[in-house]
Amino acid sequence: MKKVLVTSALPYANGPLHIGHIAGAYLPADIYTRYNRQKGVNVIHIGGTDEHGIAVTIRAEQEHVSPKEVVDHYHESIAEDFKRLKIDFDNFSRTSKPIHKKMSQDFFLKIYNRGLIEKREGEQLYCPHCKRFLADRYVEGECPYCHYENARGDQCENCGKWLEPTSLINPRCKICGTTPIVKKTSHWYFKLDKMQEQLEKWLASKNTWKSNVKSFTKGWFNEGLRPRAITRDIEWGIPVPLEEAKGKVLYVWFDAPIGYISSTIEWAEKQGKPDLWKDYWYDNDTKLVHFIGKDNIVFHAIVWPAMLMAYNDGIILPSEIPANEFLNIETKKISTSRNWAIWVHDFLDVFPPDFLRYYLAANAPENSDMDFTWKDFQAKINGELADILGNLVNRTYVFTKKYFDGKIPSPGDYDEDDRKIIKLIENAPDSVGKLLDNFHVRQATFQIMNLAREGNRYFDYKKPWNLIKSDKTKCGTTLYVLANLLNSIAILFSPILPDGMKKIKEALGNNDLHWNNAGKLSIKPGSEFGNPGILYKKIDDKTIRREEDKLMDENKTNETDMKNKEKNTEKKEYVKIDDVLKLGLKVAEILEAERVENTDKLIKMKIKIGEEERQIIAGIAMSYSPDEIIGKKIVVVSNMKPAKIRGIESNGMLLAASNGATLSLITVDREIDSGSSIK
Ligand code: B3M
Ligand code: ZN
Repeated sequence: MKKVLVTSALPYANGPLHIGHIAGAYLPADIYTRYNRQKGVNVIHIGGTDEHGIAVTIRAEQEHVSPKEVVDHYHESIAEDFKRLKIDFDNFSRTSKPIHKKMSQDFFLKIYNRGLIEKREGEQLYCPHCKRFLADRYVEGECPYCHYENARGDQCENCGKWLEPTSLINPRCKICGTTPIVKKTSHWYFKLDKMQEQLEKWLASKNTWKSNVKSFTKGWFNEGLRPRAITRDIEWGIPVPLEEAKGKVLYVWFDAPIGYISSTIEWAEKQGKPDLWKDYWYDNDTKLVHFIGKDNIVFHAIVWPAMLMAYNDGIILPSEIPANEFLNIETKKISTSRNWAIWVHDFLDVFPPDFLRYYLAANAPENSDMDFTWKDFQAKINGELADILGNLVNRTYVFTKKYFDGKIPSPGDYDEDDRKIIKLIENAPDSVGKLLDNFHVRQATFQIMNLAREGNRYFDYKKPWNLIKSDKTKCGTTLYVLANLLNSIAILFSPILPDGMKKIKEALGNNDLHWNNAGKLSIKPGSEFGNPGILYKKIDDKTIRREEDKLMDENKTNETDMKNKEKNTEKKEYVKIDDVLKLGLKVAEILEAERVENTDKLIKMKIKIGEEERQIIAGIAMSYSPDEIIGKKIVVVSNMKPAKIRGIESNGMLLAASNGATLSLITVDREIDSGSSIK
């Protein structure tokens, strides 16, 4: 039988997990692994934390600790989150381990020796203020493709493109905001262009892959793959194993996917069978499945397979790359920097793991971005987990207890209704299995819940409370069929809802989870139906309101925090007189002023700076009426890039003091001509 090697993207050990991570890669990977295991397939789930790269060093700088402290801390916290959420790994490693360093350097050298990595002199951005090269996330700017304002140097979060920092429009140093200069430095480039033909041929055979992956790669091929720098001028990372590359480290996306292999090696060693990993990685019969979020597509569908092809030592290529879209929260994109996120550990402090697993399975962002809202979460848990599934379990148990002393009754002859349910049971493992084989977790969840829906309908229609009086055998048949339906549901839902389903299985006194047995009537007459207790407790409105408030509050606090942080850095960082002069601060006289229609805050002004007249827009209408400012002499930044505010051009910015509540325009305190400069 085929072996299945499941991996899920290695999360950066630079922060805790949020529910978007879970929806994107980890829950689908865990469900797929559990499902395969229940089918009796030889499957392992391999993971670990990604501990290199600028994601980590930036965090360390922000927290004033070493990168090592950052990764040590977050590796633990991430592993703990997974454990609590019942996302199981056969091995959860770290890319800072020696075995990973060894493998990564070996990859580099083999590819280098085959002539597919070469040294080139290239241009890199350099921050004259921080005095360093701005690798990857150290630089931000406008994406040259989709024009998103805050694209990172190596990748645009908005359109997913893998960027070269030098292609950013208006780049700025992430740390100090300075416009970087371009400097020459040597790096080692992976000749991706040489791999294009082989890659294209290979990908052409992947007909069943998801369209997001296919269309993404097609776009790349159309543009033509180019050599890419895979080394960096930073200290944190895996040293490039060449004498002449002293001081340089491997680009994090070069070493990270190798982590899948090094984690498997570690796993094999822990089993006491150090070669066992080869049974997976070198066997063409292994199905290698990489679960990722859509922002990782280019690295898994192009760069990583190209690396494996270039490494060329018989390691298998990915069989499937089920990439999920994003999960938004209350219609807004998750943003960790703005704290617009729901953290897994916070969530699990309030709700059981099955709740999150159910909601994210039922709303899996498989084909498009999906939205998490607290209200919808409450509605799904209460309306489906509790009212449909929980209720079916409860009423079947209660009636069996009451009428048959808690023993599963013997069935009599089946009528058409009974047969209909039995047919559903028989077909379920196959039809749900097909969905899971093809990564359609959402539909699978819906189908399994539908079995419970059908069960309730059957219950209502059969009315065991009447049958017990008119036909006890028929009543027994109904409860027997229902107990078997529950058993089937418990097996099928186990990959998604491991905790709740365990309770059902325990109550039914049957711990067999083999997938195919979900199609059988294996709950025997006479066996005990124990008390399953309340399977899923409903969520009350108060709890949901608290969560909604928390999300809003934390988001707000975080925004103030960021502002304070900015304020602090303002104090610490010195500017030179040239920086002040750059602003072109001038005295301006307000000639005309009027409110901008349909806005609360905006006033449109005509101002005079010396001989020049200009229009500016300012958000001061909460503190000033247009009439009272006409004639005032204020201070404006005259070198501001013209911008459109609500579609109206604003050519300059006025200065005002603010304490959050009151605004006060900066004016001049003695008569002086407009146009006078301020220094
Ligand atoms: N750490 C990016 C991410 O967490 C990266 C994945 C690596 S997978 C080899 O989105
Ligand atoms: Zn973009």
